[in-house]
Amino acid sequence: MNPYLDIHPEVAEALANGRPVVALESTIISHGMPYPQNVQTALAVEEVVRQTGAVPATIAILGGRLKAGLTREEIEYLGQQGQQVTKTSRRDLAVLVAKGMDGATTVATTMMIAHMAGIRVFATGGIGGVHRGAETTMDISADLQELARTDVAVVCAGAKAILDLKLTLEYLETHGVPVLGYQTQELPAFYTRTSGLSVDYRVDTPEELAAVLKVRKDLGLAGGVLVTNPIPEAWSMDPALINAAIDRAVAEAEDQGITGKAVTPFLLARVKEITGGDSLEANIALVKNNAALAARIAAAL
Ligand code: PSU
Ligand code: MN
Repeated sequence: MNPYLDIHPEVAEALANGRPVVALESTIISHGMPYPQNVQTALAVEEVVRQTGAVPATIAILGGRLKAGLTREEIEYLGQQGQQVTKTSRRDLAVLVAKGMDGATTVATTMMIAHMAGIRVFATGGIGGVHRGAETTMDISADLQELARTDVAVVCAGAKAILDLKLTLEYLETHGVPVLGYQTQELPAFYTRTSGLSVDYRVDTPEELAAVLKVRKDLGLAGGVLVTNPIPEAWSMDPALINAAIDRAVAEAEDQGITGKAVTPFLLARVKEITGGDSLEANIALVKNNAALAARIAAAL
């Protein structure tokens, strides 16, 4: 038993009975979207997981407890707190627990806690990656190292072009993380279905993905798998428009000397402001789409 971990009873029961469970992150709630859309989205995404026949486990740290599965009230609390909650990556986790603090979990820490709880599939929007200019800033998200070491499948809509997508793929290759395109050979770029870059393999069904995860588990391979699921056609944005907004946000971050863990939340917020409501709508649609696919993969396992 892990003395630091609280598994929500519904999640514990599903895991004990071999029923599908999907992990969901909480930094997307606190730092990824504004209130109240963040809370509405988090609850709607849980509902999508349920409707697809799996149990959702939104992950966070509350009062120093690692939580796998939150109540409605806890999700509401994180959403209201917003950026006041500590954005928690691998380096922060033990400190927050020891201090009895609250923490919103990134992709990295959501993977860690999901793994501790025995959850094998996790859905989010976009992952962190290698930032543009990383050859001088060395800004590479801890999400990528976590994918290299922790055995959880992460379903995302690719990565935002706030990152250097080409370097992100290189990094994942070096660290042995397979990037699997769901029904596509092209790496999706979050708001758009295209990036001009190729994923490692195309997979067409949840069963195919489950088969890959089974072999990795049977062989005891360390590390996760990245499943990239393109944004639904109806929601995909004009690449010229979104890329102009991203270029502007990246330039502003540099001018203002934004560094460290503040970079990603700054860029996410600026892109949203520059594009108006459209990018938020697209964001919500793609997270739901990923949650449904993750639930189907969990069921296929
Ligand atoms: N990218 C997005 N939306 C997000 C994030 C990234 O499109 O909400 C969040 C995730 O929680 C991710 C984190 O794990 O930002 C990465 O932060 P950093 O780049 O500081 O590692
Ligand atoms: Mn960073």
